[in-house]
Amino acid sequence: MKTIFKSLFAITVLSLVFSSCGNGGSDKKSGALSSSAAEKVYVAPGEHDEFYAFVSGGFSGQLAVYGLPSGRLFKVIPVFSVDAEKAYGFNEETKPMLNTSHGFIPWDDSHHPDISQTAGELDGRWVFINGNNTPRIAKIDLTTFETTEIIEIPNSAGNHSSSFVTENTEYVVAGTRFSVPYPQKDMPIAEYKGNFKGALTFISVDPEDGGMDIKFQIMMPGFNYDLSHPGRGKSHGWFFFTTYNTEEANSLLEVNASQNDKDFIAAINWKKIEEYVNNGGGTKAPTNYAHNVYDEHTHTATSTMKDEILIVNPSDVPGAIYFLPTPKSPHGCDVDPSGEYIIGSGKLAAELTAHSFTKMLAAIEGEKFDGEAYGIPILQYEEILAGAVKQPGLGPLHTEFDGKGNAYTTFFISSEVVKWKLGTWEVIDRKPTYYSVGHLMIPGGNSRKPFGKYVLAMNKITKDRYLPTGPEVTQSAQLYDITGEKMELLLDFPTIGEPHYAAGIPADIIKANSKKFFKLEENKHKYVTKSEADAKVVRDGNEVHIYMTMIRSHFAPDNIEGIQVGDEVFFHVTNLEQDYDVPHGISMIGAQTSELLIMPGQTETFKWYPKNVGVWPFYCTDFCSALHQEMQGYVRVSPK
Ligand code: CUK
Ligand code: CUA
Repeated sequence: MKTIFKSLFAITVLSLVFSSCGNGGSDKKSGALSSSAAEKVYVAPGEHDEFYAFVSGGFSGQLAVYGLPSGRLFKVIPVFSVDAEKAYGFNEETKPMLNTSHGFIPWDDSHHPDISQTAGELDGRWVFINGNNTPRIAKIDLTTFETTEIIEIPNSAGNHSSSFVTENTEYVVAGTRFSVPYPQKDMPIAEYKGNFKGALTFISVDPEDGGMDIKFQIMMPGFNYDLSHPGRGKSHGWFFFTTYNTEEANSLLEVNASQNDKDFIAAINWKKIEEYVNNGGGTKAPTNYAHNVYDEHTHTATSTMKDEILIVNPSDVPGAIYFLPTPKSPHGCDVDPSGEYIIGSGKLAAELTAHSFTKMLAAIEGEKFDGEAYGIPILQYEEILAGAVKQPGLGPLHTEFDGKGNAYTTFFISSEVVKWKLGTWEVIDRKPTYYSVGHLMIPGGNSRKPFGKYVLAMNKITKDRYLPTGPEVTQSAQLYDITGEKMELLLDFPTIGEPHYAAGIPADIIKANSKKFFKLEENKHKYVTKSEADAKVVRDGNEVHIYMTMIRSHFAPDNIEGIQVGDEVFFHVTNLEQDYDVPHGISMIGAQTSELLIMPGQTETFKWYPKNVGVWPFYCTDFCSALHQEMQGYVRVSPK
């Protein structure tokens, strides 16, 4: 996004940018905060925050958990990137989570978390998030706050318009920023137009256990599919995707890709396509994608490679897909709580466009078409337009809703959040952001029931807002009170990675179900050791399996002999504690991996390749009791 906008700066709004955006750094407008701002974000020691905010970690590949209104960071959940602190991607149990058709991938770029819904309201069971680079969707279980499933999206590239859920979490949906040859093949890039395809993927979610499965993939024309949102309420059953580069330029220098006065929002009647597929429609096609599942009882992930996918072409299901003309390279595409308004934010447009779902259906019924693109009818713009917010700001990106008839839109170029009224389209208030805001988030603000108390703005540029830390400065978010007519800036707080989007939810919906520890009797790990009496060392050729336990404040066994240079040594370590917040860690000198941090009742494994004879120590890495420094042991390594 930064790159695109840097070019836009240059060609369209150079003078305006510098007068309105405040990116210069010397012009620090902290604003006069009211004295009550501090009170509004102050959560007294020992008190809990009112909301959880799950904020994407951007190029860290992770998902961070903050409390609102305090902005305190509680946890960084490893999702797409290895994490040495938690041994994610380092221990034997979680390595399969990062398996893909390209092999083990230790990193990704995560953008859009979305919380599962029931009847259009947040239910707090799972949060989904996309991996942008090597297309994947992950699911995090909100009882354990751990990543429990990752599914790769084949035929996609730049998995950006993801991962948004339908109002009963029937599907989590993935779009594709890049169109690519389908199937992939060696061909001249200049022959893009008419030959590349954009895959939109509908992943079903099992209502009981949340299991994900790719139900079908729609092979769309070769545009860029940027953001998406489900219909809700009256528009439940539809999904909306913004497109840009409908010119199908293979090089996106502005001259090529911003010629069309309007691009499209693609409206997809997924219920109709689901019905077609359930009746045997679609074509099975060969492919390769990984499906990785972490099992809470074996505490182990397995990776399965799938080799087939169900493809649906738009022409297979007439009447299921329409294009809604939307000015100038729309980025965000947001549906209001009633499901009536579909807001398209044309990045280069002078106004915000609101389409009417009711008018859209009438236009379809009355065949008010303005031609077609690749056989997909284009609806007449005037027939579907509900209204427009005129001259609201520069560079509109994303909109959320407060459930009281107001919408809040971010403007990247003019660095502000603008509050406006649904239906009258009048601007009510605008507040600057510091600086260059991307997404914003109101807890529940993309559901039927928003909790319209705060809006969180996630900024792309930080500049002078914090103490300098060399050339790289912190990423940041800002919290505004939106309970009054005017918004009030309350708080800046630093975030990890680049915060793209976030999902917020009242803490009470999640808190009661949060797991305290794993029950030892339910531990079905292949190498679990349930009591110290069962601790042992088992040799099998040059493989050695150590069945180890840990409890305050010792390991069993703690003196291990009979290991030889050249062995492959597996430490299978079970934490025997059955209490809240008593993890133990283990680390081994010279081990070619991270520490393990093992929760009560859990088993984890690391591998060690002893290279030198001697007596080598290991110890607990998490200060666990007064005798933490006594929690240690030795391994004796003898010559082969
Ligand atoms: S976003 Cu991913 S480039 Cu507007 Cu959802 Cu920042
Ligand atoms: Cu166990 Cu420190």
